[in-house]
Amino acid sequence: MGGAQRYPSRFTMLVLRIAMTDYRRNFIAGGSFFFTVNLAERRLRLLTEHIDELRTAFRETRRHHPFTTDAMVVLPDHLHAVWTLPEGDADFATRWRLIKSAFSRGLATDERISESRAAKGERGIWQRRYWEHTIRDENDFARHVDYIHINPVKHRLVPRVRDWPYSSFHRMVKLGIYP
Ligand code: NI
Repeated sequence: MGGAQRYPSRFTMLVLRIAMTDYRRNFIAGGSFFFTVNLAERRLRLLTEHIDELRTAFRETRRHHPFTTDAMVVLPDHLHAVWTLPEGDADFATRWRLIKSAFSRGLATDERISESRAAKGERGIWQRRYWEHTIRDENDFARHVDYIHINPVKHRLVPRVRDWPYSSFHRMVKLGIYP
């Protein structure tokens, strides 16, 4: 009793899962991916402090290299996303490279840059590596979309999913995908 509810209840999860049934038909075999992308320095809050620059970086990249963001959450120092790429195109690496460099360009150059990066003229905003997972089926798709929306609660940033502003959860509520 008392205190904020930290995690969605089993019932809430069940309701979300049922509501996802239609949405997850977006899933395309071999064309949908889950990503986790981190800042180099996890203590910084660059992503939420510069959310407009991040949105611009996505928009610019998508203009020449289209993709659909099925779900996304931006945390202060990392982000999670599910993308679907056009058929026959699995080049998410180019897209992330462009998004990362466009975002970094918009920021002041006061971050720590390693010698190896400096030698290549690289910035030190993002971790070079990111986690990528090819979505296997509709259940896997729904599971990762749920994971994305619950993430701010999991990281204890907010007590409820709907309290975190930088989340595709709100778009899905508007679309009637979530109750
Ligand atoms: Ni996370």
